[in-house]
Amino acid sequence: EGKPVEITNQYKLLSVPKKNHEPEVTDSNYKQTKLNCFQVDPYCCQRRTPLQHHNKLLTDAFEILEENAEYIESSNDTKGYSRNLAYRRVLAVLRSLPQAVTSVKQIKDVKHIGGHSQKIIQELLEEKCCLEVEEIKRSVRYNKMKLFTGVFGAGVSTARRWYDTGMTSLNDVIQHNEDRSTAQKYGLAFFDDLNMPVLKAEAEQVKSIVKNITESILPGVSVTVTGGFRRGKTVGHDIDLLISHPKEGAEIGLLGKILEKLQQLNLILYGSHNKCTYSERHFTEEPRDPPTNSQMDHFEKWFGIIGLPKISTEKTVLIAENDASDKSIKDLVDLSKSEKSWTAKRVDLIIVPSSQYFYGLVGWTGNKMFNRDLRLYAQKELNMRLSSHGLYDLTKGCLLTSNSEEEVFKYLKLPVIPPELRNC
Ligand code: DCT
Ligand code: MG
Repeated sequence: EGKPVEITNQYKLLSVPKKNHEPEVTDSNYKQTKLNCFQVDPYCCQRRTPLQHHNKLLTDAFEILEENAEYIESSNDTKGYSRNLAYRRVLAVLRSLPQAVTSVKQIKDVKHIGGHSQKIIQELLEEKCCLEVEEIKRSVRYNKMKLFTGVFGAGVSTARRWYDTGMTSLNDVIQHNEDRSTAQKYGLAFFDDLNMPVLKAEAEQVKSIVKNITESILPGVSVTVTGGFRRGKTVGHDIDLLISHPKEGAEIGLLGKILEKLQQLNLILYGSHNKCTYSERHFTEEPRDPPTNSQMDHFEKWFGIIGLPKISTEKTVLIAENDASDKSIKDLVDLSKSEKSWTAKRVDLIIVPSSQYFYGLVGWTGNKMFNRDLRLYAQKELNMRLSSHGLYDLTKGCLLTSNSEEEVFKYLKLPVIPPELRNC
């Protein structure tokens, strides 16, 4: 994670919850206030970061640099330093600033914006574009990696392998006879559908389908749309649904029944059901292992693709023959191109036990950078271990159970940042 960040008194003062985002301006403190606008707290979980911010010219460019760094970096050659992470930190700072940067001087001493990033900002402010960024946008490698990482089931290392093997189009990949996971086959065949932005209305439509099914199995269940939509985004790449029940333990075995029902309704195209073990599910009662810092949680979950009827209807629509799992990629491509009354959508269903609900909610709301800093901050500043399952105080040796999202922030001694301001 690089060097630990020292919290100075000045930062501590800035971390006190503010009623109003902008400080009060009087004539005498005007100049100082102007400069303070560009003063930031070190961790993005301490800052308010809206979706619509003031520095889009800069962030558009840094998004390309960040993406490209991810494509280039391999997980074992960075030796602790990651350019991708450095750019993500620059992005998080720029998105949180309450004003547009108009001169590089304003951000000279701003945390996380290093020399190279300052040069890029200066160039962008003066020229409205940046040579390095323009070159990346034109590069074959960047464009092919962007295309290949857009395939569901293919991460950066798969995309790199395809690129290094000389494949240049999705057709090349489809025709190449290398082993591919079932997820990748579906990702390739339904590439167009899955790369159409998911609309908020579609997320709500899937939520209500899942809610109706689940309620009929287990009354009193809650289904919540999380991820980007909960942070106020109007489009996304998938639909993240958190499923829970107020009675701890009632959720056990629920997901299997939900999937069975979805299958009967012919709504499932592809899915992978990750069951969790008893000890993972019950760690809050037997806290032998404090929650780890690992990105992936241990909730029982399903990652899949559903065929969402284009017109909202409660009636079932025949999507594909039930047993789609051993179809050839050619059959799948034909199916994806056929005249159909549905579109393929990525859906994640996550089962969260009631006692872990608010930690799961924070984790699955994100964004990714917010989570990363929240966990880092908890560890470095409070000696606490945070995950989507809970918060463990390593000093006191106890788990802190939470009954609201606000309480999670209170334990962490942070101002309550609402979901719409977690777009770091
Ligand atoms: N998450 C995380 N770390 C990851 C992946 C996800 O902390 N490596 C959390 C943060 C957001 C949430 O899970 C849902 O993940 P995504 O659906 O990938 O992100 P999103 O913010 O919902 O973005 P999108 O709108 O593209 O779906
Ligand atoms: Mg999402």
